[in-house]
Amino acid sequence: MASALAVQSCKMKSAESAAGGDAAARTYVAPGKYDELYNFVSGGFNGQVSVYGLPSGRLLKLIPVFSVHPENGYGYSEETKPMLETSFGFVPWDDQHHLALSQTNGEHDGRWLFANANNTPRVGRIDLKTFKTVEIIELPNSGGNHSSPFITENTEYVIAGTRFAVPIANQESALDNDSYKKNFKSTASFIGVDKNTGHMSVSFQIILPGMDLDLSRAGKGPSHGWFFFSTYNTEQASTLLEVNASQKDKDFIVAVNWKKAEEYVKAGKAKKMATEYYHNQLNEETHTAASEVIREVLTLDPEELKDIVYLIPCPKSPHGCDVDPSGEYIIGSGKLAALIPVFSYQKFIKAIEDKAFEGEYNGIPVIKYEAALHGEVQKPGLGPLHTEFDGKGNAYTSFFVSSEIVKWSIKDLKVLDRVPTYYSIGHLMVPGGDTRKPYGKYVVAYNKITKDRYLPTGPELAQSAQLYSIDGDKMQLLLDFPTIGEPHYAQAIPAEKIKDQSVKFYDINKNKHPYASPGEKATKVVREGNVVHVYMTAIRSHLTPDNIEGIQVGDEVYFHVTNLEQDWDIPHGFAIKHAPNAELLIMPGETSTLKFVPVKPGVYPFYCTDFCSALHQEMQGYLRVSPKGSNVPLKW
Ligand code: K7E
Ligand code: RUQ
Ligand code: CUA
Repeated sequence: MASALAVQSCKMKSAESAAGGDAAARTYVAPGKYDELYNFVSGGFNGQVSVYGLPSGRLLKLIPVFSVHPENGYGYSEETKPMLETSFGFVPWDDQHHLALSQTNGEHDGRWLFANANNTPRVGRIDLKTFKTVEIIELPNSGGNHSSPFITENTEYVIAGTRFAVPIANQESALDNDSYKKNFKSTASFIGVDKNTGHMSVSFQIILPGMDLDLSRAGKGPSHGWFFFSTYNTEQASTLLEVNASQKDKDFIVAVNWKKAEEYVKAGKAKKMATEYYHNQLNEETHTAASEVIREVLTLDPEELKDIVYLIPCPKSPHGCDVDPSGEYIIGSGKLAALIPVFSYQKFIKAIEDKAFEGEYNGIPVIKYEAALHGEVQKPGLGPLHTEFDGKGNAYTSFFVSSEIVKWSIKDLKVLDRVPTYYSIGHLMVPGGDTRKPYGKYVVAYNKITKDRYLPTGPELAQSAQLYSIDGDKMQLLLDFPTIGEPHYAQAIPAEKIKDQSVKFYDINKNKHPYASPGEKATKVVREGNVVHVYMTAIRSHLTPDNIEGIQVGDEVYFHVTNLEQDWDIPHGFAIKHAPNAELLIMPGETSTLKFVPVKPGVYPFYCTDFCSALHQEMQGYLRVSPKGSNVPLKW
């Protein structure tokens, strides 16, 4: 590489360690050059998804999913407000932990990205042609949608498990342990995904005992058709003080035969349950979201249908539950265990055939630990959380307590290498690490606590990700980069798989928005009682109409702004003085709507907020607001 930095790092080799200099060259992406991978990172408590380039760690975009975003009006514009509607009203915030790229034949296909909302149980879908949230589905009978979204190898289902068991159908219940055991359930939702459109619908729910589903993965290859969850409250205790939840030596991996469950649903064995949840979707022609209320869900009872769920004992409070690229090995990570158990899919199936059960738990068969066990990784580190794979037979596990990544061999369960992380790692991610064909090359640590990695910024410090190379025998730290919000899981995909499908602008002739103005001649202001529709256009470098009179205090004014540009990266913005909401950022060819209800008479300037040309400053206008009942005529 002929970059200045690379040259400098070569000179430094003698003084510094060779590793340090090499690291700089490996992450340096020269000005004007593209990164190798897109890295989609969960935003945790900021409810958004951020997009970074790897290996540079450069922040490319924030995609609002479950949080309103004033920057582009997501959740503020009339078109996007319905995306955040739920059966409990408008919920413009959430806690976003996990992401799943859509898959075909167990590989990322670059079509969609699914994201969970942990707090108000929802799953969102982002279209990777536009990097926009296009669909959000609420989940009934769920509380703490944590084990979500995880995906089957042909995107047949996105699966969402409840971490906080709750009484189904939003019933109230006393909170003592006996009431908990009786009333509280953990639900696994199987969300069907339409092959062509990506549209989601809850196909069925499996109602499990209240044992708290924490994380999960789908089987692949030979284990395709199965799905595995970790649980950490098989005591079914209503309080998780250590005396309660960790009484037992082992919790469970819950193995669900979803192919079988599907058959039962087809055979009419599922029960219809009355419920209410929202399904919000952006219409592709109008670019306007609408909510649909769904009042029924199909449920399956594993106590009744004996062969859809099996339990595998797993040492002490498992968190991560991961399946290797071959689909043969299932790794459970007991947070409080001093070992990592690795289960074998073949042995698990044989155990079912041989009825190698140690008993039943709430009517569900429990397989003997030894019967399903491939082996244990002994003394790997403290506090194992999550495991990813490089496709060369190695696994990489994050250890929260000992703050490190440990590389070990799946076949012989030997620890091969370990590197410290700074400081407390949660998830880690190998690009493609959850697929049948990981891309390998890097592992990224997403850390919880940063301390001294960056310039201090008051009591809260920047969250941190760290990039390590894994293509040699030894892992090597290459780069620190700060992240937005608290990152949990992330996914990465080679840029080649999606960069050329990016939508550059929308065809104005296909704009079916009901209030679109296809050209400046179509602009107008229409009063219907106290509702006023302003049909406005934006094109370099004017807003049409620009001066509007005849509006009265208390009118509901809707500015429907159509961006007439037909060129890449020429959005226009729209904001008006004193409007108590955000701006609009309107993509070329699109129409967006800002609602404004003036509360005082006066003159309100409005303008384009996005620098769009040398005459950007000229994109402005005035709204005259008169007292209620005034006789100033409508004029523009
Ligand atoms: Cu381990 Cu919510 Cu995936 Cu965070 S969870 S780290
Ligand atoms: S103007 S280029 Cu507000 Cu000085 Cu921005
Ligand atoms: Cu349009 Cu600035």
